[in-house]
Amino acid sequence: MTADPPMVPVIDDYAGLLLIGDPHVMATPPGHRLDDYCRTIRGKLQFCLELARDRRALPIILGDLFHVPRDNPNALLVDLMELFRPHRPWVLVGNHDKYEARLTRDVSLSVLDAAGVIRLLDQPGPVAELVIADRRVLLGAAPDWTEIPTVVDRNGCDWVIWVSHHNLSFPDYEAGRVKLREIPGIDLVVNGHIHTPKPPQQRGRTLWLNPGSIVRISRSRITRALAPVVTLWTPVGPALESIEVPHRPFDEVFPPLAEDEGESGSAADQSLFIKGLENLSLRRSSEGIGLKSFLEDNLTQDDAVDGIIWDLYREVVERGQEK
Ligand SMILES: [Mn+2]
Repeated sequence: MTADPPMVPVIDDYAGLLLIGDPHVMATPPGHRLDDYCRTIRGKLQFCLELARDRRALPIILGDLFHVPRDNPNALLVDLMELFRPHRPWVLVGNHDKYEARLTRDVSLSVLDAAGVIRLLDQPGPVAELVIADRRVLLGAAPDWTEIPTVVDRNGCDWVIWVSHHNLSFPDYEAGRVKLREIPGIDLVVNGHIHTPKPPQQRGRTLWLNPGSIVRISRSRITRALAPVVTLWTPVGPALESIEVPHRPFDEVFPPLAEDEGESGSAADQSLFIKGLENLSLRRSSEGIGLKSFLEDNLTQDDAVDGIIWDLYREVVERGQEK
């Protein structure tokens, strides 16, 4: 028995693609966020989906729709179903969407898929041939931990675009593992996963794009300087347009970032340690990340008392998360 090649459905009447980086939806604030994060991120997604509708663009989420793969409250899933249903975004599978490195029936993304409110991009390879502004566009996907192809048959398409969720070797990105290179047959690769936007890189006829996440999660000088964007691609021109996603000032969603933050203080100065703990209680993060970085800056690991504090930290924070 010979298997037929997978059918690639043809979808027409779009004017472009709206590429939306790593939303990391979560009921409680991740990282150092201090705001009503769940409301914030739903608002950002709503902005993106309405923008896509207004510009007649197909919305594509570039992976990590969720911050944690399972056990998201039902109310949050119902909110997302209502938000997504009129738009039906296409959603690439990211590393945060999977539990123990697998996309199973019990992850939240599978619930949205079963509800029919998203189109799940969970397999590597060509996904669909679209007609965008009268051009034929082949869209392909490379979900987390799958291969980006080395060559693609264009099948007569005017444009070939791949979405990925990989550690790509953009300049100044130390965790990069996948070399940027020309991929014969691919015009544009748009990557999620790397939350900091990177300048586009041209390699031969392949353009590599990393627009970054629509939400700021880590608290750093780099994040402080960022304005989250989404990217609208249209084949006319062709054009790539960065559109800023509404966001509040860094200092309203993160605890203050001190100029000397991260530098070790005097180990002997116990009163500063206590003072720091008091400050921490004022800017508590639900994941304990603020506490962890505070302890890392102030404890040495080889002191007996420090060991007890770390044991307590693990008992309180890590057992609660069970990651
Ligand atoms: Mn991510």
